[in-house]
Amino acid sequence: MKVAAERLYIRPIARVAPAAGAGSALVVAGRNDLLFAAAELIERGGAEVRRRVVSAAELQAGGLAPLERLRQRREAIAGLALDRPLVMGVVNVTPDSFSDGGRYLAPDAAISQALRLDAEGADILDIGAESTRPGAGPVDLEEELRRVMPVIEALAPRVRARLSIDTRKAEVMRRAARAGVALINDVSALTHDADALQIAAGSGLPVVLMHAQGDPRTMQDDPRYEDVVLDVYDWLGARIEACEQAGIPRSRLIVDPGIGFGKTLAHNLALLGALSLFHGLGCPILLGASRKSFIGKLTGAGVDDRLPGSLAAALLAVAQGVQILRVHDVAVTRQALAVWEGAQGG
Ligand code: HH2
Repeated sequence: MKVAAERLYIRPIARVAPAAGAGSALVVAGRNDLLFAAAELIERGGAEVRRRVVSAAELQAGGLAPLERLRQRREAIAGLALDRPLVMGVVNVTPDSFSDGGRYLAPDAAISQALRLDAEGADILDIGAESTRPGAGPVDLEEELRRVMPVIEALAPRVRARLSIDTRKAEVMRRAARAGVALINDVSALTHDADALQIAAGSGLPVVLMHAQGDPRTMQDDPRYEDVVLDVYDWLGARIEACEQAGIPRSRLIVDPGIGFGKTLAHNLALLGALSLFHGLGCPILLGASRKSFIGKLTGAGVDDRLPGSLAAALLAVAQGVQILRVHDVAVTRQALAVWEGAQGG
């Protein structure tokens, strides 16, 4: 296969059920249930982007380098196998989060909410004490620790789910790791705090690298991209390299396109439609679309009425092989997944 472009991207398309002609299908992320009959081959050279659809058979005969990462099996994250979608429940210990601000600011309220999500079947509980909603201001270190640490310390011995710390601060990562969290989730992909790369590397924990353009305070002002999907892919690729150089192997990294973080409605929709492309980075993919404002912009639904849109985004994501869903509503997401997976298997 002739490919002359500076950069090459492969977006698996046309997912097929395991029984149907699996022989020539493209196996993604080492999962025998994640098979695609074709791919969109995207070549980018300077400002020019060329796209064409090729069959899985043609693609695999071409021996293209990026295929290797796309096909490789993903290692378990925090002891959780990635052969079926995982659900990460959101616990915001904040006064101002966009969907539930103030509801769980008191430690007892946050702890009960986390226990509820644990009982509903969350695989991971993501505990955060700094809102990163558009327009949010920063929270100082002492305040963030004061909010989040009692919640983590109370939950660590009590929950079945793994705990994740949602923070941009190295010191919060360090203290949370000591208190027993199993995962670091940084919406700045370890760029916000100069010590974060080193602390995350030293912790030995897996890390979610999320893409964001700009800071929460200003990120929605006028976000621009040349090609949002490819720009986010390249940016995440560069962050993976920075992590590898700092001593965090790719097998410990999870990538996230960062829905709503410096993106217009059109940007968010383009990313949601192209999630399977991100398998090419060789890491599990996480998606946080739950209750976000793009659903409101599309439908007019207020923040408390966005569950249907959130479920649609979740199913769209798992259909493209996304391994981890970050959601506010664990039980209903689990129900939607059970139906989807049941039919898929059947
Ligand atoms: N979204 C939010 C916060 N953290 N982390 C990842 N990896 N991906 C996301 O999409 C993501 C995230 C924003 O949602 P929420 O925590 O509900 O709101 P707030 O930031 O206002 O607390």
